[in-house]
Amino acid sequence: MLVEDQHPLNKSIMVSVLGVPNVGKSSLINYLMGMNLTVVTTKPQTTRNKFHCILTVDRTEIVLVDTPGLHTTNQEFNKRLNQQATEGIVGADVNLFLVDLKRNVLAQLEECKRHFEDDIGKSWLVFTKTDLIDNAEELPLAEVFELAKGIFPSLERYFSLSPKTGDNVHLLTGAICDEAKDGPHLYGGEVSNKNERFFATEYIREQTFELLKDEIPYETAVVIDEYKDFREKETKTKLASHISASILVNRPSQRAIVIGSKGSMIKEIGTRSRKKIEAMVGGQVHLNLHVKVSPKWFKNNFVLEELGLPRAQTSNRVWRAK
Ligand SMILES: Nc1nc2c(ncn2[C@@H]2O[C@H](COP(=O)(O)OP(=O)(O)O)[C@@H](O)[C@H]2O)c(=O)[nH]1
Ligand SMILES: [Mg+2]
Repeated sequence: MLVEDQHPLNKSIMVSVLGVPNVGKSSLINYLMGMNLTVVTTKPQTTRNKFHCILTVDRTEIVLVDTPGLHTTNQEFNKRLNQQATEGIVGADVNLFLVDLKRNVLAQLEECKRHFEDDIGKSWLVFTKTDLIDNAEELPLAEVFELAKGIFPSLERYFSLSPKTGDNVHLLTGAICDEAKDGPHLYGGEVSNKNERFFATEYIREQTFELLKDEIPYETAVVIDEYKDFREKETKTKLASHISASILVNRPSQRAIVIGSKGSMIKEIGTRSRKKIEAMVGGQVHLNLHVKVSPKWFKNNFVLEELGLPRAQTSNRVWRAK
């Protein structure tokens, strides 16, 4: 939509969603979006790329930036995840720092603090998972908030809510809308700046996190080999898309586990992720999955680039001219 064609009272705001792993960043975004767009699992560090999710409330466009959890690490792969997270504040009008009430709140903020310069701009503190606390309203949150300001002086206010049940989320939405400035919408009704191809890999990866144990999901990545979209084309079949994707694993023994006995595991991963992809594209999907051994893919610059994780400022590895 052309800027001059937009309603003169349009407003917009960009909000980054930050925090250590597993505090409910992706859950909050899904709750606000009213759909399971970004992947949520019980395991920490499921989100690997930052991306925009777009929600429109009346005339206000809210761009939410989902980010990987911030954590201390020396590994190249994790450094790139942290870079994705810290870049989430670039251009954001408000940064939300989510902290899980079931864990040490100040320790979580200290962990976040390591990754940012002092002046990070307007920031709000969001206490999450209130549903897991009896009498959450009796917690001395105002006092904790004062201590939190000692860590991030730019914190302006706080909220306490449950991304899972939605309790009090409306207070946050209201505050975000109040903060929005007059200006054109950037995305005309789109739900994300990432395409369906990206979400297809996310939904396959989500099932590896759901179904596989121990270190395996963390040592797994998904790349698309072929993505054909038939929806705009005249075809005789009802098929909406044909997708071939590879699940990369680190070691041959993991390949056997991902395939499962007589292919049962890969079949289950395929069936479950296909259903989610079908719901997204609104039609039948043909999904072909392969499992490939790619030793140490998480140290391989080419694979990391393919996964949308460019070099971080702190990267140990550099591209060398031949
Ligand atoms: N009980 C409860 N669980 C939550 C809440 N928010 C998130 N979770 C769970 O915490 C886990 C991590 O959530 P996720 O959104 O993936 O966290 P992220 O790593 O910060 O993006 C998942 O199992 C969620 O279902 C909440 O408000 N209440
Ligand atoms: Mg997440």
